[in-house]
Amino acid sequence: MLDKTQKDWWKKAVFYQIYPKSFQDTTGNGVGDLQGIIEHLDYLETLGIDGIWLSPVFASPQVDNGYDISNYREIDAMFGTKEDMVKLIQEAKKRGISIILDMVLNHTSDKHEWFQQAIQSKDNPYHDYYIFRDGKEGEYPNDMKAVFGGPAWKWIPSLEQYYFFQFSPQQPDLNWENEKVREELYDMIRMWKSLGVEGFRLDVIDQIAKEPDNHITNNGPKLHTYLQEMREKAFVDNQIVTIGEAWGANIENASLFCGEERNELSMVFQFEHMCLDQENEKWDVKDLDLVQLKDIYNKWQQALYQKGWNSLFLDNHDLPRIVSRWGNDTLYRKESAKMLAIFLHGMQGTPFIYQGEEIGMTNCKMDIHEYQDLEILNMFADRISKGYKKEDIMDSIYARGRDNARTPMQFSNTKNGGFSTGKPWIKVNENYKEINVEEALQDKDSIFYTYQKLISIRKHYPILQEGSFTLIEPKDPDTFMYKRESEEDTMVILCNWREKEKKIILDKEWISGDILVSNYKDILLQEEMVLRPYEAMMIYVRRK
Ligand code: TEU
Repeated sequence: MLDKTQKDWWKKAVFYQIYPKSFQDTTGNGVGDLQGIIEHLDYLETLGIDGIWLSPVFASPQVDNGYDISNYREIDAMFGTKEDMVKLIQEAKKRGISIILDMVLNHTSDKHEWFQQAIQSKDNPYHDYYIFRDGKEGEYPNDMKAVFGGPAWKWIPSLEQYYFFQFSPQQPDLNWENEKVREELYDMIRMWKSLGVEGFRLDVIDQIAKEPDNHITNNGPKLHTYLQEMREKAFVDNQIVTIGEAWGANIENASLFCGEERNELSMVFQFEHMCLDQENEKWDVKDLDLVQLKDIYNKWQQALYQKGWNSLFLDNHDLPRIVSRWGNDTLYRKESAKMLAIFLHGMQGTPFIYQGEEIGMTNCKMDIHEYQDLEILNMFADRISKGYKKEDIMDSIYARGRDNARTPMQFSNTKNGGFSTGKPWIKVNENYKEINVEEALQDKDSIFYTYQKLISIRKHYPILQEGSFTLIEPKDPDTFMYKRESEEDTMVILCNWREKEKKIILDKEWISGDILVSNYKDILLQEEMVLRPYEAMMIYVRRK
């Protein structure tokens, strides 16, 4: 177990993201709940993770599956009670697992009491908790667009005003210029801290300082002022881990968020690597250029080395399943899933495992009426209205739709993958009969045990936290190979990203190294080697 009183304990940690709605239902209502998470804590302890990032379980009308909060201080009844949350925090702590709550501070639900008050009148004390502009119906304040489609303004006839929202009309943006808003949010965070929460994932945190009149959404002028204030007044203790989701983070500004001396965040989720295999919109898919990917990872590893800290992730609740996206989810599902894990977990940063990633869960095709995500449904309607062919739209959804990641966790080969005895809120991937936790635990060669091994390695080899990062063969289009180096030792990570064999050259000193983890057996390290399809390994070389 990690010593969580240390200010940067999370640098040795590996975190696991749970999308509670799709994890484990214990009531038969077809929706996952907190009790379901408690029942699987032993499984997560076996995996070896140190913290769980919980997607929101607060009161919500579920327009955006909980990212539209109507009460930050209450647990939504469909997930359980605040007592269940306290029990989860305590039971997790007994197993050395911290609970990290997802804080959606940029916006609330339109059903939040603050917004319900705000729209009563212009002089209501809560009116300035949101962003309203006088206007005339049909004449938007400006041409800003919302992430989930359409104008970013909605008309309130009774006020003869528009209000601003960056995502959906049911998610009105909070006005962070208003100190009362900030103090309300900080007080709420302190309340969850007092119940034992040890970290926070901060939803679209780079968008809180928006200035709609100036067309500014992320990285607004006051952003870092707010983040420093939030750290000082809400998180307070520096052992509280804070992870900011920042689609607008880049090499230039990343160290502003997570520089050691900044007193803002522990790390950010940046998405540069996740935008490479698409044209201008995520729905317009293109092949991944592996050399470009290597350049981006190299850039981030160098930029934050001894100056900040990376998060490391390939999956989350907004992204398609990585084994389907960048691996091979048919012929080489196990090999490629393990390769992707070895590729990621050798880098500097804190790795995040998304529920089901550790057993190689895959994307799941659905009929359009089976999808639940408003982003998918809005995009479908929009592209149909623009004359796109239905099959092309569906191909985009199959490849990039967020519901790929939101099909229920597959625990066994029993009904609904063991997720629910009721009717699941979303389709269960039919491959649960072959891909599930029970099967993975029984198969000593499963993807699960590769993740378990990687998590253990990260705790026992400080070079993975402290070592430098150097790409090997940076221009090779088929391999992602790199080494981590310190005074005493070297860690070499070799990954063939292709279905075909690949000849590589090893340094002499690596040949005497120990293979700590790999996705094939009977590996003989030689100067000239042939990597098999998706072959990957981590070699530890002690120099002194
Ligand atoms: O996501 C931020 C966000 O912009 C994503 O929705 C992203 O643009 C999209 O998924 C790309 O396909 C956060 C949460 O992770 C997401 O689940 C919420 O829907 C969103 O904020 C609004 O709170």
